[in-house]
Amino acid sequence: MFKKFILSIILITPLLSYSQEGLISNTFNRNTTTLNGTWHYIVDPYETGYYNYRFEPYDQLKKKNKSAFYNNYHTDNKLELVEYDFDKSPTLLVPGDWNSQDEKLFYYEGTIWYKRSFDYQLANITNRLFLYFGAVNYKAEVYLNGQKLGVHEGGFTPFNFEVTSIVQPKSNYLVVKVDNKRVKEGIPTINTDWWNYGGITRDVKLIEEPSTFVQDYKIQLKKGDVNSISGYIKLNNLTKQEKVIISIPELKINKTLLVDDDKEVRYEISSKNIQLWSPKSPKLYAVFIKTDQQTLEDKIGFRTIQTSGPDILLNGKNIFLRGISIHEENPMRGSRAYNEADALVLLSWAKELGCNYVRLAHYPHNEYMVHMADKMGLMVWEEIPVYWTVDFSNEKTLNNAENQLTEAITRDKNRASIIIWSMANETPPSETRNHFLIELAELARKLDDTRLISAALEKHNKNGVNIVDDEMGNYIDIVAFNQYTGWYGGSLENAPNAKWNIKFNKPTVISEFGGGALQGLHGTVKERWTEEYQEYLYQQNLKMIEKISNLRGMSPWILADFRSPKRVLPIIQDGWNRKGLISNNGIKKKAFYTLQNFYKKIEKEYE
Ligand code: GCB
Repeated sequence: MFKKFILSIILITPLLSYSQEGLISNTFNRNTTTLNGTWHYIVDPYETGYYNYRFEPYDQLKKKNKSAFYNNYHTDNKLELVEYDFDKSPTLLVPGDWNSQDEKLFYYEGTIWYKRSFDYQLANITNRLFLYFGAVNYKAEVYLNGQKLGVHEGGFTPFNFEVTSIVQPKSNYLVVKVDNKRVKEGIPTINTDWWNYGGITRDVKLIEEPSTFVQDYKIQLKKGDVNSISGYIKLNNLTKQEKVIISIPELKINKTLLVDDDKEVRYEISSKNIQLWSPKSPKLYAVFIKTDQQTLEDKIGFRTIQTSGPDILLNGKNIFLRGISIHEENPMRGSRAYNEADALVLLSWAKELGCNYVRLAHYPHNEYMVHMADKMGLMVWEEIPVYWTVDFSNEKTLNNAENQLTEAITRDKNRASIIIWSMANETPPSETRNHFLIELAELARKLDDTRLISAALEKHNKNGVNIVDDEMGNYIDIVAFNQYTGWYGGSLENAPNAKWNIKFNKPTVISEFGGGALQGLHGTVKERWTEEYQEYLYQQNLKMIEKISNLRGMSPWILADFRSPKRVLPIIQDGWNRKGLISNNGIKKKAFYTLQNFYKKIEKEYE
């Protein structure tokens, strides 16, 4: 009987494909219950739990179905054929990628079903409950007590579903189908130079909220104005006029807003003497957003970021971005980074290198990273995985990229550390590509007009001159490009004399340069893969790019060695991209110190 009931619900539940409309921000400071821990899993390469033998998805069948892993099969009928058992299946840790948790799953790309049970009693009968995922790579289909909550695509951004009417006090049965198969029309597409870690890779939690609650808000300095805080408040399920107070005790701010619209309600607060956030002094203020029913706390820094001709101005002052690129991987564990301790390891290395800036490549990293950057005083470039050759002519692919961008900005727009939203990396120029990226840039500006927009472009060479003339340079604030002189071609000896023709009078940032070295391998500067070669490559590249007149920053490739299935050279690579300044054992290579010295020099020049 119970089973029939569940099935009929499935048939009338619309399948949601995107959930950003209701995305809840600042989940760190809400009333939450973690669902991290051990989850049972079933590896399902043929997607047997999803399709019947006619290859029809069970959850879209008109007729009663026979078997699907997401159903809560507590059947009394002993004759029923049931060919799976979650509770007798092994477990994986959540958060965490599956590749590093079981040798058999190291190269696995496909479907794995996750399951866990939980009890939950709402503190108050009128409260509401949401199920929140920090990220699932790549596609998640979520079922609670046999009911499909929805689908989410994109492996690096959060999503949530309301479960108030489905949750029970005891034995809730939560099942997630996770599929990390690479697909041509995905964001990213099939081809990337990083490990396609699968699984529920970030925190999972239940969020309990009052019936009307603060879903999202923006509290930042108004563009270019150090005396004015502005933004919006968004309440969920507004049934009557509500009073919202934004309070920043240290600044003696207590602003009351009367909200009678559940769209975003905008406000502006003027305040003198705001102590500005900067890498030297990463001041964060305690901010409270209060309604009759709740008080939400955040720690927010205030700063302005602008460009003027070739200059980048932080709080009106000319700066140079002393950066490094970082993948979201703990190299010493050889797995996705997912917690505060991992963020501390990665960003402390960046600090030690002398950075005031990091490029979080090539997708939005977990939220601990940007909070840590706020606290440590590191400016951040955040990017979405529009990487290389995504399917630019596909409208659905564009929607997917827009959705990932929206989720990233929704989550992180109150982080002072983030100064740049980047739309793409090394995408091949064409009309179709331009249309795709311009749409994204416009969306980013619409969602957040206080930050700079960029994309990592490429250079090309004509008659010995390096040219940067990508049409996208007209639409972005920071002209960033990757270049690999001395690694993928170009002579290192002549590098310092290279000629440049960069067509835009905007700040130029070298978003990548670098070369590989196996830590501990020594030789001459002419021997590839030695630490000496990498050191020389850094020396010569730095001499070269220093001469670019509009150069205002760089993020060499990359902080630490990272896993990539494309890197198959035995003994040297063994599945690792070796361009790290730090090895996967956490040991610094010679080039680390070359860059560190260069940054010391630059820091003095910009003081
Ligand atoms: C690039 C890509 C980066 C690669 C790097 C490399 O240009 O942006 O994702 O990992 O080159 O090592 O080749």
